[in-house]
Amino acid sequence: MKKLYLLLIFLFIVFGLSASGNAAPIYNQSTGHMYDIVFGDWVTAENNAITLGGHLVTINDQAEQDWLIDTFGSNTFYWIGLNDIVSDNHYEWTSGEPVTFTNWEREDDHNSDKFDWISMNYGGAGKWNYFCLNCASFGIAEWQTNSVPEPATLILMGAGLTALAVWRTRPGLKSE
Ligand SMILES: [Ca+2]
Ligand SMILES: [Ca+2]
Repeated sequence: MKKLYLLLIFLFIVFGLSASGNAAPIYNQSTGHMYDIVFGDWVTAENNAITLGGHLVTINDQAEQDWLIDTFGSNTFYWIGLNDIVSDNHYEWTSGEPVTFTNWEREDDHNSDKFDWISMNYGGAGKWNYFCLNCASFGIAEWQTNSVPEPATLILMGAGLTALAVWRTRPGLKSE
């Protein structure tokens, strides 16, 4: 069993490195999510983020916004998951999470009917603005980390299954 898990972890690492991300993914302890840079126009970047198991980043609060600036810098325009593709001026995250925080460069001037795709770092560190589809070539992907169980979880699961098996094979006891 241990060898199998080691193999799975090895395959995950190899696959992860060969996927559409830039370098080693970065873990955010506050959100418990992984992040990495993805390439392309907004649609391509979102598809690359999906390949990594997530979406373009959903910025849920100021703390996550600050972490993104600290981690990825404020000198590059990065696609985020926000868009109003479905309905003009009705902004949604590609992750499906509700819009709980906004960081527009200008509150009165983001209602463009021209562009549906939002990037950050335009007009100030982390600030959001709408861009034409190929006006930026980088995005930030965010995804959940629970696809590979932690070793401690595996040990607990193994112990639990062993205990269950022992209990079920005890003579004279109904298994239900
Ligand atoms: Ca998030
Ligand atoms: Ca629009």
